[in-house]
Amino acid sequence: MTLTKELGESFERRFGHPAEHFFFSPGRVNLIGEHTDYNGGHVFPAAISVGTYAAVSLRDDNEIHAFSANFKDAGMVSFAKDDLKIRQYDSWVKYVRGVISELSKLGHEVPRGFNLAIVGDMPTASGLSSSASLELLIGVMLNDLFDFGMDTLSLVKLGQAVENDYLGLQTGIMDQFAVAFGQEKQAIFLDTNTMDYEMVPADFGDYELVIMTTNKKRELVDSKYNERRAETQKALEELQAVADINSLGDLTTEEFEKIVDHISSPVNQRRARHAVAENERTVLAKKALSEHDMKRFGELLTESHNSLRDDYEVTGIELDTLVSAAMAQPGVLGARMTGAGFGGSAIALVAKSEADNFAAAVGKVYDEKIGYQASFFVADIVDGTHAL
Ligand code: GAF
Repeated sequence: MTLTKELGESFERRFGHPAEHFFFSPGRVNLIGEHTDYNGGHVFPAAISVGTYAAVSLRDDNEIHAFSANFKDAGMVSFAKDDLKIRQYDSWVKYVRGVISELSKLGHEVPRGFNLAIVGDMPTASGLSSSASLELLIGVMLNDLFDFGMDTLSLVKLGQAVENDYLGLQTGIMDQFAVAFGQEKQAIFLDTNTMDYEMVPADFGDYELVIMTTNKKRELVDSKYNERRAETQKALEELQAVADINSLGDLTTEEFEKIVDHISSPVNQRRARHAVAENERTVLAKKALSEHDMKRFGELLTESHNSLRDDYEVTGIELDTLVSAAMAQPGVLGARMTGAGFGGSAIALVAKSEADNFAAAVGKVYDEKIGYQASFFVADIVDGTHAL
């Protein structure tokens, strides 16, 4: 049975009538360009086939009744549509309240209540943007149901506002952009400085992109993320005293190295070095993928991981173990963490001819060293959030 059918059936069991509309919102994987989106750099993500599904029907009153098959303990949550304060016990429902709250700031008032059922097939804490997936799912759904007339970029910014303003996480725009603008079999090369973007066929030739999930419990990611953002911001401010730049993404590595001593903290020098070099690598990786130069593309992935490990310090033993075990396998051209880091997932570019043994071999090394199992899968690259 498909997930949509299962969702439809559980909706009907819970609410006593069939759902009227269904929506799907993908997760995302970032090929390269990590921690560059809040530093004025490039990113290169794609929307993936694992994501979040919604079934919904309108109500005649002002109540929202919602449940998620992934958060069974939270049960059915019911609240008035203008009761938008975050609650400690809110779990996933905070995203529903957050989207409605941010919509209301834009003058889009949700006119009536609805019944909502959600299910997702993304591994938990996988760092594949379950939050952005859910934000866009709810945003696109409400925009469709109530004809708010918002375009895709406004919906992307709405999702980011839920993170930045409602939840207080200083995330960039990559995740929401990838989830909303995704296209089947395409990666999105986005300049976060100008918001210009270009679709590039995600064609890896004789290789496939394997997603490796650490299954590490999510902890400290949010505070560490905000800390990294503050560190690069401080570095930028010090460089702006000697260079006419708006963001670290305005500098080449060569230009950066000439003025790096103006950053007072050695730690912040390394953080900024990553942001500048990663931006350059992303431009090079887009060129390599466009030219089907898989060897070069793979090398850049690995260089990215090393920089995130040594200069940005967002990897950790779980991601480093997956990447080094992957690199030791035959037919692997490159590997790196993807997303915010500190756990979550990594990716590897693996020859199709070697793919069968890959997961078992890397999984064994991981299990022996870390003490629990990693998960491995190959996801299709799909369209962004849409009605079904
Ligand atoms: C998280 C954030 F949400 C993104 O905006 C991005 O900064 C990413 O970490 C790191 O590249 O997914």
